Amino acid sequence: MNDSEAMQQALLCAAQVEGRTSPRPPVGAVVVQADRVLGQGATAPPYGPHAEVVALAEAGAAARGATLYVSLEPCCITIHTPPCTQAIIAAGIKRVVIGTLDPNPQVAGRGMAQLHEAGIETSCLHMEQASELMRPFATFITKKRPYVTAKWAMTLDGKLATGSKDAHWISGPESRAWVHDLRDRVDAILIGSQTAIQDNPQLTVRLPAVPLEIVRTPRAGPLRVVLAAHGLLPETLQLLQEELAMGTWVIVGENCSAKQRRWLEERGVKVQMVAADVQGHVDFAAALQLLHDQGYMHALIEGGSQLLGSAFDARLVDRVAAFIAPKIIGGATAPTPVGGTGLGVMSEAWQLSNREAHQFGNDIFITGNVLYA
Ligand code: AOF
Ligand code: ZN
Repeated sequence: MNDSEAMQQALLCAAQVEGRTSPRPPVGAVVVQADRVLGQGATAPPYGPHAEVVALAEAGAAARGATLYVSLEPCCITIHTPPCTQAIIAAGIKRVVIGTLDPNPQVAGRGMAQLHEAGIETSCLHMEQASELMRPFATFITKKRPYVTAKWAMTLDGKLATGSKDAHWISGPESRAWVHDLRDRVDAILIGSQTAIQDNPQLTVRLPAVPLEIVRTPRAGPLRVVLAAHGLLPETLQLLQEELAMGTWVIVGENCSAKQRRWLEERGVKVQMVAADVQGHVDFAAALQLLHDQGYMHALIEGGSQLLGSAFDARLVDRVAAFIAPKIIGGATAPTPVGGTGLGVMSEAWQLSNREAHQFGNDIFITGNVLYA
């Protein structure tokens, strides 16, 4: 087992707990000696042990002289648990290989320095896959807001729905399964009131097409969030029914009446109030602040046009996951994915870095990190 193979196994452990560790990063660790895996682990749900501690406990006394592979630099601070560096030194680990440095400014290289000073051989593989997995935590800890992924499915002629607002379905089953897998990895799903009314979604994880080697640990599911400035939602919404309502927030603007807020609360949802923006919509940055303060690291916007427009106008979308279905529906009034004010000149267009394109069934999928000029 070489370094890269062992790190792949540590990354697999991390992937199993993606979406289950907020506000801590999902980390995986493997203890290896003479080509044998002696222990492995992932970050426990808050505030259980870190990945390294789980892996070292499984390896026990056999960890002495072994190599530890961790997807993230071990911590050297005590927030909720003692520093992993101390546990690694105490276990007699000879060599530590990491996937990427900890973006937490309190750690950021100090963990590796501490291990090195203790006579442990240290190296960093600077893996793209490891830093990709850390991106939500990095944004959360450095920008003090959740990482935002925007997802949409559009027709080949760039529409989100027909002129009469029918959107079932634009993308095919393979694409929709991928979306459920994405939902399984985020902390919260956000939609606007128009999408809530037109699509009446459940925003639950139902069809994950998870690669066979990733068996995610069970959890209640992501938080569901509807942004509705006036709080005006029909009683028939699935999100307002008993079971779904329990894990749902409705974020309203200051322009929402006390009577409407009470009506929503009676349905079982949590109502949160933030400032309204100049157009009278819920201020998107303020909504993100609320999520940050409750420890939600990764927010997924699933539409519609108005919410995605506000998010892009505020330069607050970090990643795009877009499906293009080979279908044409036409219609001058059919909505497009990103509304809002938008940009005046093409030369300023926001672009994507680390782009990837795949085919899911008949659909083309494009993803990448948003670069704002
Ligand atoms: C690790 N292994 O598995 C994770 C780490 O709140 P606490 O005590 O859990 O500390 C969280 C900090 O530890 C977090 O800010 C990040 O820097 C690091 N996360 N470190 O060695 C782990 N999840
Ligand atoms: Zn730690």
